[in-house]
Amino acid sequence: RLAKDSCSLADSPEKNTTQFARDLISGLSGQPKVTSPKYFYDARGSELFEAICRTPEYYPTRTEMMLLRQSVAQIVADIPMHSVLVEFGSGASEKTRLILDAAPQLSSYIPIDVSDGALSKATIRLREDYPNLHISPLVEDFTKDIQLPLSTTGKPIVAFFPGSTIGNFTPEEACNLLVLWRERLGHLGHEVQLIIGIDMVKDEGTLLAAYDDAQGVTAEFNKNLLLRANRELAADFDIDRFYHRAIWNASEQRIEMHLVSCVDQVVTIGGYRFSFHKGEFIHTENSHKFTDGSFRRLCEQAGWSVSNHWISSPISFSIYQLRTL
Ligand code: AVJ
Repeated sequence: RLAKDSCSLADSPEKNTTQFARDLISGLSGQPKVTSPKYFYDARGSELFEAICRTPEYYPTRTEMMLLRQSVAQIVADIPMHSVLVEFGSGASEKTRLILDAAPQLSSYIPIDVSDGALSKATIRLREDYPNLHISPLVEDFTKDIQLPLSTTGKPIVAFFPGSTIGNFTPEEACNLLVLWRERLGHLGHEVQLIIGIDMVKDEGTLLAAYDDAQGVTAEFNKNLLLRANRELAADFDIDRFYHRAIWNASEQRIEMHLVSCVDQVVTIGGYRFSFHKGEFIHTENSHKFTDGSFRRLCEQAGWSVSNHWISSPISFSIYQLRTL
């Protein structure tokens, strides 16, 4: 589906709502109850995510920005003429600007995001600031089998996946996604590279604070999922009866976010009833952290080779530049 400012053909908003309803109902029917983090990002959720990025505790965004600033000259040196930049989960496209400013050899940019609002806003601003760049936004779930526009045929592809968003996926899902992109972007003999941001395993205190900031912005972001269900699906979540929790799961090397029920209660969503006992939780997000070794193993499994790598300090965040093997 194309963004609002282009003409919209395929998926309708109704279809997305139905998908949300279906996924939510099936996720809450299982044990433990789970939801997909992609549903955080309605217009309000995208705003809250940007507010998280401005909290003092949430180090990934500013750390990655700093690392990108320091390494961008080296990164773009490997980008061929007339390349197409494809970004997965582009949001406000703020990090992208660092690359666009340093790489005039890019001829087009395809930002892909599930949030129509965030994408339209970003596209309008980018078109003003980069009048020579051809921008074709796609409102899509980037885990889907995405078709790039015909105009990209034969051009080198630079995929950009910053923010450690890959951490939302289990190692198996992450591997499948990297394989999908290698196959899809590389079809017809395109030259493909992937620039990807990865958050690293670090001390538990720093990790936990980043996912449970003192101002409560992350808690609000987490609870917005329930408010979204109330708004879009006429669910009756009482958000004061759930609290936000972040834990470090050491054996899986991931932060988990939960919404914990404060009391025994029943919630209804479109005629379905879900009972929660006190202390029962919805597992709303995983944010996997990596070591250099664990990330390189993932790349190798998925058929990508590391051509370059940068890491920040003292707070460790990494950018990897990958090529198909
Ligand atoms: C957008 C998936 C990278 O996992 O750090 C931020 C989302 N969740 N705070 C992350 C998020 C809670 C974020 N990603």
